[in-house]
Amino acid sequence: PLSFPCFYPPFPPFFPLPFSPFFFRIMPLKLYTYPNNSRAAKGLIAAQYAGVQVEVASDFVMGKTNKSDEFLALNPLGKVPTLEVTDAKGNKSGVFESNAIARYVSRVGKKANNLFGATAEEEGLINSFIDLTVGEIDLPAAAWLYPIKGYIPQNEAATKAAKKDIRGVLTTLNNHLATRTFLVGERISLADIVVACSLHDLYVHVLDNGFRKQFVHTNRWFATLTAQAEFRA
Ligand SMILES: N[C@@H](CCC(=O)N[C@@H](CS)C(=O)NCC(=O)O)C(=O)O
Repeated sequence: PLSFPCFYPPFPPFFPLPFSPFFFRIMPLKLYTYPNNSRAAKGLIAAQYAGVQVEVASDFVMGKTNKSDEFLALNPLGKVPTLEVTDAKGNKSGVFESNAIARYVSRVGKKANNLFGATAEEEGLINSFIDLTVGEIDLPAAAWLYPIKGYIPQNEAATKAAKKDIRGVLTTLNNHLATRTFLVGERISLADIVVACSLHDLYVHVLDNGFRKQFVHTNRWFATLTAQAEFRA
């Protein structure tokens, strides 16, 4: 009788073996970021929900690694987060912009559909919320937080305008969440992950009790999400 190993085809295998990286057709994913980056968290949290393994580059040095020729080949902007992806032939390329990384991770995941909703309409709405973060949250958040972190000089007028914009988007989200547990549909989606990550640094650094008390529904939604194991991992 044939011994056990002889049931396997000769290498290279004709079909993916369970221990081969080709088995799930998901090649290794390596995320370049500095620690505790809320933009990187979008992809890392999506990976938890989607069942995707993402390795965080352990030797990353901000300002050095991201300016190397090797890194610029992955992301010509030289910014993080950047996700190194490897295709089935072993070619490496970069996915950059945190929302694009979160979408990529969700798409290659085994449970991809869950994060993009159940229907085309839900997916459209999920993408609407993801896209609104760029101009409606990230931009004023940077104007408010960057002077505090010392990245740019203080500018009173810009900070005032940023606070007004953040109050505006929190009002919109609060009204939307008054009758909903999650932003879209009945379960967590990529919209919740991306919007919560965009709001994260604001909640941690500047949204004091006085500011946030008018946004009870947004606060409840944010607390629900950030208590989930996938967010805490
Ligand atoms: N819109 C981008 C922003 C990326 C970004 O600005 N990253 C900063 C760190 S949070 C960076 O890498 N800056 C380095 C540089 O500008 O040289 C995203 O969401 O990924």
